Amino acid sequence: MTSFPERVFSGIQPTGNLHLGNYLGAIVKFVALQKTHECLFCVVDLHAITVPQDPKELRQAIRRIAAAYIASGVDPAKNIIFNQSQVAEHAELAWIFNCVARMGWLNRMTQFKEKAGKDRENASIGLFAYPALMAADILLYKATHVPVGEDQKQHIELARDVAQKFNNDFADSIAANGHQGGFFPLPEPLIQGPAARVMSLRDGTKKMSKSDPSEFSRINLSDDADAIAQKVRKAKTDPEPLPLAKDGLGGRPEAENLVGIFAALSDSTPDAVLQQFGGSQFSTFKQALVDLAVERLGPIGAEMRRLEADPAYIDSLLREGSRRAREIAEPNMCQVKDIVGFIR
Ligand code: AQP
Repeated sequence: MTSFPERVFSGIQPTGNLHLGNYLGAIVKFVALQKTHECLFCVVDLHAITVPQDPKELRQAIRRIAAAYIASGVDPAKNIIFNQSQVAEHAELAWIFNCVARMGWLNRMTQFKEKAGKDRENASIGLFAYPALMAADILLYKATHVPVGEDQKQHIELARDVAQKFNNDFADSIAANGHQGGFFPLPEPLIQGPAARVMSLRDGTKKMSKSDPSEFSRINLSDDADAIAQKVRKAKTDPEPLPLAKDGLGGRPEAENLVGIFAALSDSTPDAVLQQFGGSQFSTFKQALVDLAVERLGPIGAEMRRLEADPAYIDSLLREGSRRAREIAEPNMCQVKDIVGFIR
């Protein structure tokens, strides 16, 4: 297998409010990776319409994700920040991948099962085919690393399967077109960290998610200090004090979640957090968590609001980012067409 230059790709859907799970599971990693890697950070608006969206709200949500990237510290000059629908090659490659991926693979995707729920027959074809589009997003740029939360692991595995099958199915044509080894890399998920799966503040066994009907289940990046304090204070806990070490968090999902959030927000580890707070009551720990969350998230929310007040500026950044993304996408897509046997 050819070795590919390292390149990072990731994206967030412009649906609902960005929450602490999106921030700690994804955006914090983007900020770190930009120091060492060439990165593309996408607002995946084609994914958003796999469920119904109000067009006016969608436009605002696209700008909000771009604002969140920048407000969190992703540099739009150094990295490519863009929205997926401005680069038509995502949809083109996704179609080819729809013809590479197998029904059986997609049938196993747990996110589809969760999102479609009981009304599977009424789910959009886009929702079912979502992982093939996600594979296209990543592989269009031959990205080698994909920073995501744990919930996306299965989709990255599918992207690897798609890349592998394309490389095998078209091996002769890939060679005939002058490419050594496989055409696509097998992308690696970057998941590690204490907040790979941030859980709901109301139920430590459920993922924190944009679509949870309870506002108290999540901290939004746009929350002000009062809202953050209220949500942390109301967060579900158990009656025991915090344990002295990580082992003592077993069977205590809410405690484990809050300790993990504290660790991630303070760039520390759960063990280090418990060295400081082991034996404390939740009231003491929650106050410290409020202070930390407000200190860390407050400036991001304020900067997001400032950026969102200037939509023309964000739109121009997205246009420029999309132009830069197309510079990579177009030649790769031309090569894919040659390999598949299309005339262009
Ligand atoms: N709870 C979470 N903990 C850690 N990481 C998370 N991510 C999402 N929730 C958590 C990560 O955030 C990135 C962007 O997610 P997305 O918006 O593209 O998709 P999503 O997983 O559908 O987000 P939600 O909040 O869970 O939305 P709904 O409620 O619609 O299902 C990804 O890297 C994801 O792993």
